[in-house]
Amino acid sequence: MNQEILAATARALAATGKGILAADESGGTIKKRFDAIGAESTEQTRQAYRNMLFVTEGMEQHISGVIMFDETVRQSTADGTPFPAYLAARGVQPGIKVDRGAKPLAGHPGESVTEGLDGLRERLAEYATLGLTFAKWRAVITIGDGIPSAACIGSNAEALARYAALCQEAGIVPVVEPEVLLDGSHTMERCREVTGQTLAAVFAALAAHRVYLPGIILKPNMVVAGADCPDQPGSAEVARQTLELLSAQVPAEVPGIAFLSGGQTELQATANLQAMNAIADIGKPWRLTFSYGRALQQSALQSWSGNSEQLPAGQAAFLHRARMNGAATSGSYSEALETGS
Ligand code: 5MM
Repeated sequence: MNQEILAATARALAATGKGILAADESGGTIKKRFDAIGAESTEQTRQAYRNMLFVTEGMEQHISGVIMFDETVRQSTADGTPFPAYLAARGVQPGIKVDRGAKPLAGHPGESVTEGLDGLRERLAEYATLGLTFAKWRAVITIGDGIPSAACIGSNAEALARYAALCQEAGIVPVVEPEVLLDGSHTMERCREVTGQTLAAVFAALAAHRVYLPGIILKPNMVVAGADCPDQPGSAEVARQTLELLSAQVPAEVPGIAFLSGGQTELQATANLQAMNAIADIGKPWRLTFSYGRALQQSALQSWSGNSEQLPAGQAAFLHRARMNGAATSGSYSEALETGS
C-alpha cells in the first residue's frame, strides 16, 4: 500500500469547490432512468449519455472524480479515447463501482447485504491497469419495524471494511458508502440514531481491518426524516443534526465526506450541503462535499431526453448543477446564484 498516493488521491477527490459525479448506475438502474425520459437503454445510448456528461466543457472546475460502471470504463469518447484516460487528462479522477449489489440477507426479511468480495482482489488489479484511481461500494440499511438488525449493520460494515482494505492494497482509494435509506415514515431522530449505529460499526470494522483513514472517502447519507414522515425538517436542521452526528462518529483523519443525495431533490441536496458548510460553530476537520447521482443528473437527463439535438441543453443543465454544488462545498451557494439573479 502506498499511503502517499492514496492520501493524495483522496485529497484530490475532496478538493475545495469540487465533488464527485456518481454515474455508476448499473444496467437495471440506468434503464429505469432512461424509461422515465422515454429513451431506450442500449450500449450505444448509455455511451452517448455518459459521453455528454464527461465532455461537458468546464465541468472539471467543479467535478473532482466520476464513478463509473464496468461497462462505461471500457467505452470511449468519439475520438476513441477510453473514458478513464479522457477524464484523467482533464484532471478528473476516474472511479469504478465494484460492489455487485445489495442482496437479501438470509433470515432477515426486508434487509440486505452488499455482495462482491469474491474475486475482488483480481478485479481491482485489472481496474488499476485501466487507470482507475478510486472505487465505490454501497451498503444499504433500511429503517422499518424492528429493523435494521445488528446482523445487517454488522455484516455490511464488515464487507465495507474488507472491500476498503483490498482497494488500498491495490493502490485504489475506497469510497465507503453506508446508505441509510430515506424510504419510510421514520422521524429524523430515528435516522440519526440508525446512522450513528451504522457509522460506529463501519469505523470499528475499518480499524479492525487496518484501513488507512487518510486514504478513504466516506459517502454517507445526511440525517433527514423518512420520505413519508409528516414532519420534514428544513436545511438548517438537517445540517446541524448531520454535523453533530458526524463530529461524534467520523475520525478527523478522514479527509473528505462526500454525501449521497438519496432521493432528495436537486435543490434540497444543494441547499443541505450549503447549510452544512455555512455552519461555523461545529468543528469540521474533514472537507464536506458531494457524490451525487440523481441530484446531479436529473435535470440533465430531462433536458437531453435521449435526443442528440438536445445534447447542449443536457450539458448546460449538468454544468449548472455541478457549479451550484461546487459553490455549496465552500458555503458560497445562494438562491441568487441558483437563479442567476
Ligand atoms: C448512481 O447511482 C448508484 C446506483 O447504483 P445501482 O445501479 O447499483 O443501484 C448509487 O450507488 C449512487 O452512487 C449513490 O446512491 C448516490 O446516488 P444518489 O442518487 O443517492 O445521490
